[in-house]
Amino acid sequence: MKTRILQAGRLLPSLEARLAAAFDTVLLAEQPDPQAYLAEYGAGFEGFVTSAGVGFTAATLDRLPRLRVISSFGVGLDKLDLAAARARGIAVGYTPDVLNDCVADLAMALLLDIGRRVSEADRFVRRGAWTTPGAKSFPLARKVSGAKLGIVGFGRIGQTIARRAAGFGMDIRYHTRRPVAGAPWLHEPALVELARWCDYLVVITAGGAGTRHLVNAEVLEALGPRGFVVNVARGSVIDEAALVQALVERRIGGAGLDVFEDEPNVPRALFDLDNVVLVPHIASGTEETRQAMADRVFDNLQGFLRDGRMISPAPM
Ligand code: NAP
Ligand code: 8YV
Repeated sequence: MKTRILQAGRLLPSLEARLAAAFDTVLLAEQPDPQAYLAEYGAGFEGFVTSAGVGFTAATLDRLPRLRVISSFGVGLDKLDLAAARARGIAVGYTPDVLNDCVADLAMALLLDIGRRVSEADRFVRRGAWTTPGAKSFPLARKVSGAKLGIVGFGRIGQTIARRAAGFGMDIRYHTRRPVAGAPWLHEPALVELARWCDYLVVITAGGAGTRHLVNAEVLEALGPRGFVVNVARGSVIDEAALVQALVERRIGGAGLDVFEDEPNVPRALFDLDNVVLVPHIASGTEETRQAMADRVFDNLQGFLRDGRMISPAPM
């Protein structure tokens, strides 16, 4: 008999097909009343597949009394109640590293876009402003190569961003709670000082309670009207109300945002600002990387069920 696996939400079709071929899978999100379904059938499942965006709660685990393993699509752990899983002895896997390149690429794309005004220039051409007789020419942008880059969070992805930025000749410093041993870049223990120093501040810390509103009004004030912020971490890491206010009042230079406090809701006030680039949480969203994440989700689950080993167990 195949092992029963509960799938929280929709996944890549290729992953769903692979899971369905190897296991007896049920899609929780498709049940008319997921809570009632869990109450009635939860005891049948040994594995649970979720994602960084959906996660799991202690209450869900309570309804899965025979659960042994959880495999999550994504590297973020902020929506995964790891303490509840640990208390039950449930193994949890996630997908670090395979997405470093694409998240770092998108951070650079946003940085280049806001610095060089690429999206704004695109809108300028499309609305015919370039060919309008007597119209103002497109305003000058800011130089990226050789500029000062502050990176907030310097783990797998933060360091991947630094290596890309080094190729642009950027002067790089970073902020974390602990300096990274052997890193060839300067550690700045005070985030507000990093913001004061840099031209571009890229946020790529972990999410969750420990980093909530780390980038606050004081940090944005220090960044100043010629400073730009890029967020590819979690919306919660920046005080979004303070960010919107700083942008509307032009107290910071601009922002490139992949993540928001209440996704998919983006503050309307940002829609009219030319110095802001908004994308819908797509940093890992390439065919290649999402497939690699899907493969890791499957391999973590299958590895655990086969011999109790995962390629990438979450830090518990
Ligand atoms: P990681 O290797 O665990 O790095 C996390 C970094 O955050 C570490 O350098 C850590 O340093 C720092 N950090 C944690 N708490 C901090 C605090 N209070 N103050 C300052 N720095 C702090 O994780 P990763 O693989 O690079 O991923 C980072 C995050 O990116 C994920 O957790 C996820 O939320 C986000 N992400 C977003 C997307 C997207 O689609 N936009 C995709 C992938 C990942 P210290 O512990 O020394 O402070
Ligand atoms: C995921 C992410 O695409 O890995 C993460 O933490 O934020 C993204 O890569 C997304 O969260 C999947 O649910």
